[in-house]
Amino acid sequence: MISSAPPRSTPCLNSDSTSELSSDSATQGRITAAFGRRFLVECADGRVRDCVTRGKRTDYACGDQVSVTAQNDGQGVIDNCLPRQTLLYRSDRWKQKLIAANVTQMVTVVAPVPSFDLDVLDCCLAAAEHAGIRPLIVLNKADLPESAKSAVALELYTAMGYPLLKLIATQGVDELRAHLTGHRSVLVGESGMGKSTILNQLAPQVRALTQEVSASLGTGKHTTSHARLHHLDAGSDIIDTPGVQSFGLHHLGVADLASAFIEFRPYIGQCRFRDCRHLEEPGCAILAAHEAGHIDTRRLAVYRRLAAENLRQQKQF
Ligand SMILES: Nc1nc2c(ncn2[C@@H]2O[C@H](COP(=O)(O)OP(=O)(O)OP(=O)(O)O)[C@@H](O)[C@H]2O)c(=O)[nH]1
Ligand SMILES: [Mg+2]
Ligand SMILES: [Zn+2]
Repeated sequence: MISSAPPRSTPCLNSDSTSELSSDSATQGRITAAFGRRFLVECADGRVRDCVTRGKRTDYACGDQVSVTAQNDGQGVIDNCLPRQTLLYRSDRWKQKLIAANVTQMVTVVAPVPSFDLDVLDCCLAAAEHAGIRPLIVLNKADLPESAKSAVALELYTAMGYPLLKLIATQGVDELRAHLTGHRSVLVGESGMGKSTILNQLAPQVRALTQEVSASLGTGKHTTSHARLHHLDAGSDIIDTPGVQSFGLHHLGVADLASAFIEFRPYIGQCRFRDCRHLEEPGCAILAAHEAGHIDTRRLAVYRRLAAENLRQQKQF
């Protein structure tokens, strides 16, 4: 399925003229695709409706459970959102970008070619930690010789306790499939890492557009343009998302940010000052742990950059 916004008149996927509703009716459903102000909602009757929102609301995400006024033409209006178990999102100074709702697992895909940025991985992991979503790191393209170097860089994360799976998505994803059972997972990562290739291996009927194809069509660097949810089996879903260049965490205050870096946790509460921001305060237990070699220098630098951005923003507003 090609991830471009369908025309407004897209018919419902399970169209059955004999079961047309005679008038608008209230129902519930799950958002399976998010196209800005339009959403595909898989409703309780199994029909996928092409929905708009009330009041031009856009703060819904793929995976959200919503109340819908269903119309008899395969379309509908989303009335509101049911309480979310989780919400994965990123934010910069100006806006928030909802990525996926009600997911239990975030699969961050990295690959040696094109190269990936460890700082982006750190931000993805911190967002998942903050949202209470279980993280899994996938090192894809393990067939490429450059992957040995990537594997060494990722040892830091396995030492922290993060599960890591090496994959050659073009050859098979059986090992990953086992990790997805019983979860609603979201694939995140930079562009070109192989997220949609993984999806196609998991669910070949989806036929998501991948970079080889998009390159030949000249559609540019990012291949997947919208988040889409697919069912793997009765109890497991997967959401493919567009590649990210950065993963802003402006929504995390300094205290939340520090506890989202899991290796900081044993030291939180042990600093001299109760409101320590772990930047350069005397008696900081986290800085001391870094000095003692228990916290990685680059990870600490990522934390300090994010914390400083957050504090600057607070001063401005
Ligand atoms: N060598 C090798 N290439 C792979 C592997 N998995 C995916 N690729 C290639 O990597 C390229 C990018 O794959 P996509 O699946 O489009 O990447 P994506 O992460 O979905 O990218 P965006 O949609 O832009 O975020 C394609 O040319 C794939 O064929 C792998 O295991 N090994
Ligand atoms: Mg893709
Ligand atoms: Zn401190």
